[in-house]
Amino acid sequence: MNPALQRALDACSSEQIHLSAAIQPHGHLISCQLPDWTIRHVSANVESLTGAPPEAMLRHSLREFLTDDLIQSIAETIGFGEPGAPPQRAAVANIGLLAHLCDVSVHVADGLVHIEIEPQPRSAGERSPTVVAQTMIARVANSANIADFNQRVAEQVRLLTGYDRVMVYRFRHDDAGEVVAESRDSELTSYLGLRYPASDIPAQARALYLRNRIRVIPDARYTPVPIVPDRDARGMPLDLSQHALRSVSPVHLEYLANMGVAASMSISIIAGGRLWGLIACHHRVPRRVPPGVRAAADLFGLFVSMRIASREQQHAAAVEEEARSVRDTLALRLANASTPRMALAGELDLLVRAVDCEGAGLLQDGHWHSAGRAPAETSVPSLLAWLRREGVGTGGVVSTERAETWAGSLEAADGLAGVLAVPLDLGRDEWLFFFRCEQVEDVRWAGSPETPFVIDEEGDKIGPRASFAAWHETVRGLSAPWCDADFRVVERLHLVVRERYRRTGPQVDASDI
Ligand code: BLA
Repeated sequence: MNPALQRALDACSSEQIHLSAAIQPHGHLISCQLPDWTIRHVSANVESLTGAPPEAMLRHSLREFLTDDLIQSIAETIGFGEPGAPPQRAAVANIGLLAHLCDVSVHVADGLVHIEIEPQPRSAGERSPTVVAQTMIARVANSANIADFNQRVAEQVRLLTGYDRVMVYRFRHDDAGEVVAESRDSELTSYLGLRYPASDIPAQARALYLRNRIRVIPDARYTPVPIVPDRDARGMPLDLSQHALRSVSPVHLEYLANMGVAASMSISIIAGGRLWGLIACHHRVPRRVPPGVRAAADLFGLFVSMRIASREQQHAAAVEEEARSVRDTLALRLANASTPRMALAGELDLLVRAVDCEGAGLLQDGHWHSAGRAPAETSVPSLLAWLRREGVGTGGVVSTERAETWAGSLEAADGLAGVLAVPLDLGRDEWLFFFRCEQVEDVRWAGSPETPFVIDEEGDKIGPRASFAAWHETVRGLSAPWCDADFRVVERLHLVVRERYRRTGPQVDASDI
């Protein structure tokens, strides 16, 4: 990548989005210290809530501004939460000067109790978030497959929230992402199937969204409200990681404006400790979503996460089961062979079953054996040259997804692309190979991936791209990437084979591994 782009990307992912020192204007923040509820920080707009300007509140007790009942509910709510956990709804109450009811959410972080108060957009008729989430779960629970599930998820969230467009956005192995399901107003053009570069949602944002499950921007053209004072006693801005009202990155607000989006919400989908994706919602005009609806969306998001995680676990368990059965069979057959080393060539078909691949090859005593889709013997010198370039010698598995890496050209790879090479005897150049076919991919990017953002002339201010027009790219010469599960399967097979491959030495049982 060119150095200016790389610098811009680094700048993008180093913005400290949790230290924005401001909130969005649709609510108010009061941060207090226990045991006396001494007010340490407020948002600059607090006067419209309590009638007192920030200076008149700071260092005073919260008891002077909120009723005892409300403080009691806040105290009880903190009792349920762990420090650093997301805000919980404490109460719905009339507060101070405001004529309408307010939603009060509370969490504890960095030794302070953070109270976020949002005047409710609607006052009556709200259904319990748990009941709403239950209904939504019932409507997606019996989906036929993952595509159907994702589609129903998008539809249910749109029904709940009324956004113009709701998408299920899935991250790929390279942190780019794709819209895998969408429910939208019929006037909008579809984003289904579009791919977005990793830099659209930089690493620190992805890390934050693992901890903070739901984010709402009711009006993307808002003016941030500063927090007073902007630093704490240690001279640090407040950590707003879990604040529902956190003022978000200005680059992202520009991005939304460029997309024609005036309001948004996103919910994290987390599977196996990894940010699997987001449920992303857009609206063309500003839109408030009441905290009760957000609570239902959050619960539903937790269900979606758990369902996706359990599907992934089931898949991993099935792969592991197949691999284990192949290992057991292989161990038995090699143990019964008069020369296990020589018997391996006859077991390549079995090995192909254990690994997610299209073919296997074995280079042994200078001879090439293969099963399934594998290159011809004439490719062996270029395979070995690739392994030398990789600097083998540690005895570990070597892999690539890219045909040109080992074959020199697409033509020479003859429809194959991915290779995973397992050293059997480095001294004698003996290797076991697994091959994957090329997957020709027709990628539709939302805007050109070569200019994922714009940089000003000095190269120090970076902004989102202005055009999201679909940009086609045909990706050639790549297989599906080898993932951690593939490496685990192959490394365990390697252990079984390696022990029997040695001419002498102890034998291990597959069941020991
Ligand atoms: C955040 N970018 C985001 C978020 C989304 C996207 C969903 C999370 C916002 C939230 O949860 O509120 C991007 N939105 C998308 C994508 C789709 C969508 C891909 O609807 C697809 C349909 N963004 C840039 C560039 C930078 C950048 C160049 O384009 C960096 C210079 C930054 N994006 C950026 C930052 C955030 C972000 C910093 C975090 C915003 C925050 O939470 O403060």
